[in-house]
This record gives sequence, C-alpha cells and structure tokens, in this order.
Amino acid sequence: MNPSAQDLDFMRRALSLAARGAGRVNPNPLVGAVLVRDGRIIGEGYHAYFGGPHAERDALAHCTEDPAGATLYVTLEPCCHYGKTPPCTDAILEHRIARVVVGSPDPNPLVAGGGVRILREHGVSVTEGVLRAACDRLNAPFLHYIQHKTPFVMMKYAMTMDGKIATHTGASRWITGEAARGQVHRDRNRFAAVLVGVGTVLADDPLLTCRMPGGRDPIRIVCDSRLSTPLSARLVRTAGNPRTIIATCCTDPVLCQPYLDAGCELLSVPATEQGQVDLPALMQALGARGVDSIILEGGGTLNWSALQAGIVQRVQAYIAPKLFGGAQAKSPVQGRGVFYPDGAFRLTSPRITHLGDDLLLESEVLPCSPEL
Ligand code: AOF
Ligand code: ZN
Repeated sequence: MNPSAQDLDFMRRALSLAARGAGRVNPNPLVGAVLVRDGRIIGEGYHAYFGGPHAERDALAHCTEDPAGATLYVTLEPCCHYGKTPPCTDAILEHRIARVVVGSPDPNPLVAGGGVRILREHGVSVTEGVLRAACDRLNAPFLHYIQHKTPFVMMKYAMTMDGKIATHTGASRWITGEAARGQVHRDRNRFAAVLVGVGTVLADDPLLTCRMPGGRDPIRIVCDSRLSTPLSARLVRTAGNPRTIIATCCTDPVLCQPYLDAGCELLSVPATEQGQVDLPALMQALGARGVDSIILEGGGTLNWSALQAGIVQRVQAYIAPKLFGGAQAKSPVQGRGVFYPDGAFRLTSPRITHLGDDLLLESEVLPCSPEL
C-alpha cells in the first residue's frame, strides 16, 4: 500500500532532524524521530552525538504531552538490544505508542528485523519502508560499515566539461565555484576521513580540513607506500589536530620517527606485488579503528587503483562548465584503464544537483568484476 501524504510529510521531517547529527555520530547512524497525535507533532528528536540517546528516546524526552496512543515516525528501525543505551523498543512499549512508521530496516545483526518483530508482538502497528530510498541514502555509510566492517568510500573529484582535473601545467585552483566547494565542506563534516595519495600532497600541499562554520574536521589519511611525504607538508605540520594518518609499507624506524615526532600516526600496511599500499587491507585496518566513511580525493592513479581494488561505493563528479583541453592535462581516473567499453566500471542511480554554475553528478558503483 502506498504511504499516505501525512506519513510522507512526517518522515521527511524525521529525515531532516536526522541530518542534524551529521559528523557527530560516526560510526553510528543518523536517525531522526517525530511523535504525532491527531496530525500534530508532540515531540521531536534525533541522535545528536556518538554514545548519546537514540532518536526515539530523544523525541520521547522532548514530548510536550503524554505520548500514549501516538504515532512515532523514525528513519531507522528501532533497536532492541542493550548497547551504550537500553533498547528503544522498551521505551516505545513503556510509553504505549500505538503505531510506529519506519524508514530503513537496521542491518545491525543485533537488530536486523528484531525491533519491528518485538513491537508487532506487543500489539504495536508497524508500517515499514516509508521513504526508504531517502533514509537508506542518508545512512549509506552506516549501512555499508555495519555489514562489511570497512569504510564506505566516496570517490570525489572536480573536473571541466572536457574531463580535466587540472590544466596541462598542473594548475587546478579552482575548477568549481563557491557553491560546489561549500558542498565539499559539508561532506568533509559528515564523513569520518579524507584519503589522498602522496602525489596529491606533493602537487597541491592540501590541508583537507572542513571549512564549514561549526563543522568538524575529518581525519586526514595519506596513502604513501615509500614514506615520501615531505616533513614540510601542511598535513604533517598540522598533524595531531586534526589527525593525520600516513598509510605506508615502509617499516624502517629511522624513516618513521620524524613523522611520529611531528604528531602523525603511521599505519603499517602490506604492499601489493607492485609495491603499492594494499587498499583492501588498508580499508580493513581503518574499519577496525572505527573509520566508517572516507572521501577519496584521489589523484587519478589512486582513483584507478581504488576502483580496481573494488573499495569504492559512490562517485561524486563535480562538473564545471569550462574546457581546459590539453593531451597532457590530467583526468580523474588514470592508471591503465579498461580495454573495451564493455569492461567499464558501471554505476547506477545517478542524481544531479545544481550548485551555482556547476553540476554535481553522484552515482553508486555496482559491484562487478570488470574486464581487466
Ligand atoms: C544510534 N542512534 O538513534 C538509533 C540507533 O551503542 P548504541 O546503544 O548507541 O547502539 C548503536 C546501534 O543502535 C546502532 O548500530 C543501530 O543499530 C541502533 N540504532 N543507533 O546510534 C539511534 N536508533
Ligand atoms: Zn535505539
């Protein structure tokens, strides 16, 4: 049955509340909740920080009247386990909520349908899947991380309409305008980490911080197999606050020490046959350290390696209405490339956002074994 206009409206409200926790809850989900009686909102809440009350309990705490008999709209299936907080299903039953409307199911093995089942067993009416696609998209990092224990990786680049990420001289500031760069900073606030290759550090000396007002910085990660990041790089000079992690295959303590002295964290990762950082192993190591989401701000070589390694879930292409030309001007994905169009990496569910004069095209990578 199609959801009613009222159910859609209140779930939209719950979604916008959920987004307020962006950057504060990782690796937990963004969750929003709205309590409604007689078509009126009587309580609202969201999961505001890691380890804090869940959205459902926050909405109950902010309720202006007795919620008995009310409907609860929540973007994620209520939990039914003891974690850092007691089960939300207990709170829902204690407050005698009559109906619960759910956006996404929770794939957390400790929940996984159990929340909905317990509510139904106790006579609560449950409607599932309202605005599910939007709820799933908001929590794509959580939904990936809870199942795979590796970070959700979003490959991001800005290019001209002729597919160049720099001019033939290597200049790249700026390709997109203010509005597009604002979106990049909102994503840096939301994602746990930004990953670049050492080539990008050498070429651009980036800071990779979040310049959104009130935002928080992502962890900065450099993929540097031979430990050739300059000690004078801004990422090294500002290491510690925010965190800088250098993922390297170099284990020589004499070479490592100056980076440790500068406040960098070194992550020792195995090398591939070509002597590069083994990216799936790096993702495992970062996942084990609680990193649930990464913006891959590549460099064409690292982008190609990441695609080949199968670690990329989403691609964000910012497209500026400009043309650079130049056979030597770099493009976002380099490496060797596929042999035939049939061997392409395939993406699905494209979405377009207009940001000033620029476009943002986003798409999810289909898991596949391309013809390599
Ligand atoms: C949240 N916020 O609003 C909801 C969550 O360790 P805990 O107790 O914080 O539980 C985390 C799990 O609870 C999380 O993985 C998810 O499965 C479920 N729901 N989590 O952080 C919320 N509703
Ligand atoms: Zn909960």
